[in-house]
Amino acid sequence: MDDTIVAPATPLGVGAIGIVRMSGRRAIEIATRLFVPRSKSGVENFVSHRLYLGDIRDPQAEEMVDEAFLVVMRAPHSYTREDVVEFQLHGGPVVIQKVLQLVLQEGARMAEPGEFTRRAFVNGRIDLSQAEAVAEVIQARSEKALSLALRSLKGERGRKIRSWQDRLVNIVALIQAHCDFLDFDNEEELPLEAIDKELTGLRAEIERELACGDRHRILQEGALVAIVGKPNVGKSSLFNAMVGWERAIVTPFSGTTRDALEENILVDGLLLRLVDTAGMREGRDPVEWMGVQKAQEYFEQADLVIVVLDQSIPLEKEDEWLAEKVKDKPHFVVLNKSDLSSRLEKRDILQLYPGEEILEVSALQGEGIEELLEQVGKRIRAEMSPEDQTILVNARQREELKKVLLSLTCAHHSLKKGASLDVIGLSLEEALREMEGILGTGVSEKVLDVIFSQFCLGK
Ligand SMILES: Nc1nc2c(ncn2[C@@H]2O[C@H](COP(=O)(O)OP(=O)(O)OP(=O)(O)O)[C@@H](O)[C@H]2O)c(=O)[nH]1
Ligand SMILES: [Mg+2]
Repeated sequence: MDDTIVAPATPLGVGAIGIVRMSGRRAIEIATRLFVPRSKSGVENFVSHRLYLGDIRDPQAEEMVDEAFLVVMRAPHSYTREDVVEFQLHGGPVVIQKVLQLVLQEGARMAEPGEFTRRAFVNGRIDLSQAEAVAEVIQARSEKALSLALRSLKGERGRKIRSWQDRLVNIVALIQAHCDFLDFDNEEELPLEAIDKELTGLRAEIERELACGDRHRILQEGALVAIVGKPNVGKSSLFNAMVGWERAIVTPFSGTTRDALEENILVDGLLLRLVDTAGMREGRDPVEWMGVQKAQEYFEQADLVIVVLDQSIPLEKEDEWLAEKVKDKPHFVVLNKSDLSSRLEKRDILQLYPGEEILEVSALQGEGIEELLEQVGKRIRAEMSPEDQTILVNARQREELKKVLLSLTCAHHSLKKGASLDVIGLSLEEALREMEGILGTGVSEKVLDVIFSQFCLGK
């Protein structure tokens, strides 16, 4: 923490501007040695947060390296709460590398990925949930994911967790006070009913949060939507129509698709990972069999399954098997090849998929695809709907929250069974400690290393 760190803050490619950023005690001193301002005032007198034009010079070779803007952000009013200096260079990789090299020569050290944000966290500017939100904002691949990440960045997750923490602290304090006074023959009863009510409420809120399941993953990484069906029903054709280009091979032969193919598409601000799979049937050769296995895996993992039927051929035994298989998964039934004359009775399909709305499409002619995409988007959105009341914790926070719930449940059961207050107090304190872990208090360096290593360099 004592050293001064440096990193490129923009990608090391060609662009209009390339930013090199420094943070630490010596940042301003190093900048003074490298930057010759146009203005009369020296870097050490620069007004914080104001851009100054000048030349960057190599002090040893005494030659100019770039014409650049420089901004000083003085502690504590900076991203890291330390002195921060940013060079705004011409965005060429050679310029950026050269300036980096000069700053390193002057005694700074190359930053680790996420180290700037780590300093912001360690210096108390943001809590851990906000630090994680920074990475989520950068990695957001859909508008929905971005808006969730921004809410967390503004501290929404932290506030909710702190409010739970406060409620828990109050209960622990009540119990402790009572324990302390027991020796003095305190007549006053512990408000057991009130504690019971509060614990019930807290547990319900946390359970609701955990019930949101994989929503965070769905928003951040995209919902996994798998196209499945018998061979040759037009799965790959449908996949191509949905992604908007000829991504998958289509042939009149059964068993064309072997490997699963994945493409990201955006539907109504949501990211979908659309997967085309091999037609499900008894494998005729080992490669096809492996493809079917892979299709199975995607089927299991999918958040939503699109079952494709070919309406130009009558139903077969496999259709029953497939219908039985998808019954318990969120799914859509799509009748493909609507341009051909029908050999399927609607009645029979409804017997296999009772009460379902069945979409007719022609993947070949592109008919019904818009509507299918719209319906898929709606469906995923519906699964996400209660997000307004919930903070949508990420995978790490979710694991911590599960532990909190376990300790709370333990305390609550002990309370109901009339266990001693010490025992209840211990479980509650455990819950409190775990809750703190979500915001980063008392989190080990190792855990922090893992979290921040997922950041990009310079952030
Ligand atoms: N008439 C018509 N033909 C279609 C339609 N969709 C697909 N086909 C044809 O059906 C055949 C199989 O299409 P694919 O998309 O390869 O089918 P698949 O389900 O991916 O097949 P496998 O990968 O072998 O399981 C091809 O000849 C397509 O041109 C459609 O909507 N109408
Ligand atoms: Mg195919």
